[in-house]
Amino acid sequence: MRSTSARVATAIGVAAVPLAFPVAASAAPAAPADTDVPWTTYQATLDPVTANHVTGSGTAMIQLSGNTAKITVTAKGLAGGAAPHAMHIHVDGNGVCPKPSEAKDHNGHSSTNVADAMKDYGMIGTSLTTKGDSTPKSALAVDRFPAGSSVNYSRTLEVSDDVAANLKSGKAVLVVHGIDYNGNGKYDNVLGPSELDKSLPAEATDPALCGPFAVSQMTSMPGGGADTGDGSTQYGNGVQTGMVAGGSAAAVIGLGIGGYALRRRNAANR
Ligand SMILES: [Cu+2]
Repeated sequence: MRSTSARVATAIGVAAVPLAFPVAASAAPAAPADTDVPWTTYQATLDPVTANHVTGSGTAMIQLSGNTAKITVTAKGLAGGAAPHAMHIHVDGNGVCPKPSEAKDHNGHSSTNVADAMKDYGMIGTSLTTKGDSTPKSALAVDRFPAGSSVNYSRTLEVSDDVAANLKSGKAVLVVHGIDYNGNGKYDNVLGPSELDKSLPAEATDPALCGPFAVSQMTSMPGGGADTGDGSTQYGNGVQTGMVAGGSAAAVIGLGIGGYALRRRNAANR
């Protein structure tokens, strides 16, 4: 199971490279933030990509000091069950979300895939994984993303200089992926294969929720104290939105199973 998941993640990451992220965007994480660097809070309202038959919603917050980012994401109304939801901070695009009018035909159905929206929200800058690597290399590490209809995610990560700059310039966009276009309760091939990885259904990678980050009026750290630890620190109390810490063991286990089943089902379909 462990080795299968790792192999799947690696294969997916490699497959996604040409489209999703040039080498320049995947700079190594910078040194821990200087505690003298003030914290700036960015917030995003996550709206559904309606062309993809999504009706969910959510919010995201990033508190940034230097390259240290305390990130929280809450969402509801997503494709449920064990469906994993890849989440990223996208950068270097126009800092906007795809409009319904930008939908294209995919397998006979009007929808928006990642490539369709690339000019809008750009490429992957940070992968909001529940553990381990958070660079673009983990773009589709399906066993390390939240799963199910709702998301309660929080994690402190080191982001690249590029991601930090995009947050400051208003070009960073949070995207939650994974849709159930035909409402049958699972990721299937109704929209054909994913353009990022032919072994995954497009439903598994198409954008579901999207929101550009903007500076929040709330610029001080609630509760003070900057965690500049190893990038795996969980925190959940005292944040404005009252989120609980995410990345629970149950969620991670569910993801592993979901991702594995997803992969096997599609391998069998080829
Ligand atoms: Cu993404």
